[in-house]
Amino acid sequence: MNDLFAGLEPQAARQDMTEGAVLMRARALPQADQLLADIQRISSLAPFRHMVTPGGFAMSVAMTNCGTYGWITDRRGYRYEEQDPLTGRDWSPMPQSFLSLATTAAEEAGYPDFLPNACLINRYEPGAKMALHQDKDEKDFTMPIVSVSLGLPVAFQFGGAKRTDPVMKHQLQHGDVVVWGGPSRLFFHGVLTLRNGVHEKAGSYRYNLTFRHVVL
Ligand code: MD3
Ligand code: FE
Repeated sequence: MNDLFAGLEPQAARQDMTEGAVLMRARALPQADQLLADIQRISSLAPFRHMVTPGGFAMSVAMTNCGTYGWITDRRGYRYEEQDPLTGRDWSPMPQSFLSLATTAAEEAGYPDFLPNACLINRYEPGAKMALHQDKDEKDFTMPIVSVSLGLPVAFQFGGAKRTDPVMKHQLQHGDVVVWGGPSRLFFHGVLTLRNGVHEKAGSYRYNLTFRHVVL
C-alpha cells in the first residue's frame, strides 16, 4: 500500500497550543450524538437568537445557554443572568452529558477542580464569525474555560494577552475539545467566517459549547 501520509506529521490526539491551553482532537466524538440531542432539547426551551451588542449590532452567531447562569448581551452591556430574557424563565440545568465531558476534559488537561455553572451554546451558520475578543465577564479567571466544537469545521485564531499580539490559526473540527487555563484564560481569540458546507450530524451549522465558572 502506498503511504498517503509519507512526510506528514501524525495529528496528535493531544496538543499544547499555548501556555495553559490543551487541544484534544476528537475528544468529544463518543458523546457527540448525545450532545447534539441535548442542544436540540435545550434550544426548544430557550431558542437560539441573535443578540445585540452594546454598540447596537446583531451578532452573526446565534446563542442560547444552559446551567445556573447564561451569557447575554443587549444595549445595556455584556453580562451573565439567571433567567433567559426572551422567556423570563431559568435556563435549563446543565445536562449530565455536558457536565461529565467538561469536567473530565478539564481534569485530563490538569484542572481537576473545574466546576462549570454556565454553558454558552453558539450556533454558526455560513457567513457567521466572531471577532477577536477576551472572555472577562466570568470574573473568576482561576478556573479554565472548556470549549467543544461540533458540526462544520472552522478556522479559529488566538493570540496573546494583548490585542496586538501575533495570532495563531487552527482548524477546529467536530468533536474537538480545548481547555483554556492558566495564562491562556485571558488570551484574545476569535472565529473566522464559517464556509458553506453540510455536516452529516449537524447539517449546515457549527455548534460550540463553552463551559465556564461564573461569579456574579
Ligand atoms: C481562548 N467562542 O463563546 S471557542 C466564546 O468557537 C468564544 O464559538 C468561540 O470565543 C467559538 O466566547 C471560540 C474557543 C475559546 C473559548 C474561550 C476562550 C477559546 C478561548 C477563552 C480564553 C481563551
Ligand atoms: Fe470567547
